[in-house]
Amino acid sequence: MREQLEKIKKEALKQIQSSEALETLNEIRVSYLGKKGELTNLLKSMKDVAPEERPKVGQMVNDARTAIESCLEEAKAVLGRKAREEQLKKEVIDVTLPGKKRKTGHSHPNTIALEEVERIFIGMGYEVVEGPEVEYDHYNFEKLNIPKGHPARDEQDTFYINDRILLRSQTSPVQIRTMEKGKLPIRMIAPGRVFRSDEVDATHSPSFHQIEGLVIDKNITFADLKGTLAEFAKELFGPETKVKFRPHHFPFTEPSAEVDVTCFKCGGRGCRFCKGSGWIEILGCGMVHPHVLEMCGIDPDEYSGFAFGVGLERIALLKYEIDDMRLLYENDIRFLKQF
Ligand code: 2NM
Repeated sequence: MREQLEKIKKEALKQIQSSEALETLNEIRVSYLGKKGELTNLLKSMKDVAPEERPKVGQMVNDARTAIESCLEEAKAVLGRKAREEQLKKEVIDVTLPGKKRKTGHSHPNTIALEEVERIFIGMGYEVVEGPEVEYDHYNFEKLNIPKGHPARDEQDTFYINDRILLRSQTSPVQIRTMEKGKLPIRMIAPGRVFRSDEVDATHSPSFHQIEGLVIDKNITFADLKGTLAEFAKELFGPETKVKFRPHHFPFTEPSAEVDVTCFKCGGRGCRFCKGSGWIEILGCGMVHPHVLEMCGIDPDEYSGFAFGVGLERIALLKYEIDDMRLLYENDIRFLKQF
C-alpha cells in the first residue's frame, strides 16, 4: 500500500509539473482526488488494512493528498501568471503611433448663417418659434390679409396639396399661430423651410429658408422697426453698416418697406458685388396690418407691432460670397469645408 501510494503521488506530481494548460490541471485533480480518483479509491481499500496500521496509512494518504493539492495550486499559479503575461504582451499598445484621423462633418453655410441670426435676435430678447411646413390656406394666406382672388396669390406659385392644404410659402403662418394664442407681448423669430413653385437657377429654388420676425406690444412704432433692423444689420455685416428703407407693399403690413444695407464689400462706394450701387437689398418689413391683428384676436387700438422677413440663403450667399444658390444644395464636402 505504501509503495502504491508513493507511485500514485510520484505519477501525479510528474503529470502536474509537465502540464501546460489550466484545463489539464483540473483533469489531473479529478483523476486523482475526485470521487472516483485513484487516491480516493485507495482510501476505500483501507478496510483491508490491519486496524493498528490504519492511522499511519491514513496519515500517509492525507500527506499524499496534501502534496498533490499544493503541487496543483502552485502549478495553477504559475500557469495563470504565464497566461496573463502572454495576454499583456499581445495587448501591448504603442502610444507613440499616430492616431486614426476621423472625418468630421461640417456645418452648412445656411446653418452657420441661421445660428448667427438667431444669436443676434436672442440677444435682443426674441424667442425662436417653429411651425408646420404643411399648412392650411387659412394661415398661409387668409389670415395674412391675402383673401382668395387676391393678386398676391398668383405672384408666388404655391404648392397645393388640396384646396385647403398647401406647403407654406412663407413662415408668417407661424407668427399668425403665435398671435392667435393670445399671449402678449410677442418678440419672436420664425425660421424655417418654405416652398414656392420656382424654376431652379442661381438665385431661385422651389424650397428655401426664411426667417421672419414679429414684435407685438403697446406703443410699437416704425421707429422701433428701424432701430431693430439697423442693429441687426450692424451685427450681421459689421458696425459700419447703414440701412435704407424704401417704401414697398405687402398685404400683411402697412406701411411696408424693403430694406437695403450698405455693401459690406465696398462700404457703399459701389463695386462689382453690389453692381455699382453701393446698396444690397436684404429684407422686407412693415407695421403689422390692423386687419391682421384683428383676425388674430388682437385689438389694434391697444396693440401695434412690426414684422420682417429675410431669406436665409440670400444671407448665406452674401456673407460667404457664394455666387450660385445651387451650390448650397449639393452638399459637396469640398465646398462646405470652406466656410
Ligand atoms: C415679410 C415682410 C413683411 C410678416 C408679417 C407677418 C405677420 F404674420 F405678422 F403678419 N409675419 N411676417 C412680414 C412682413 C414678412 O417678409 C418679406
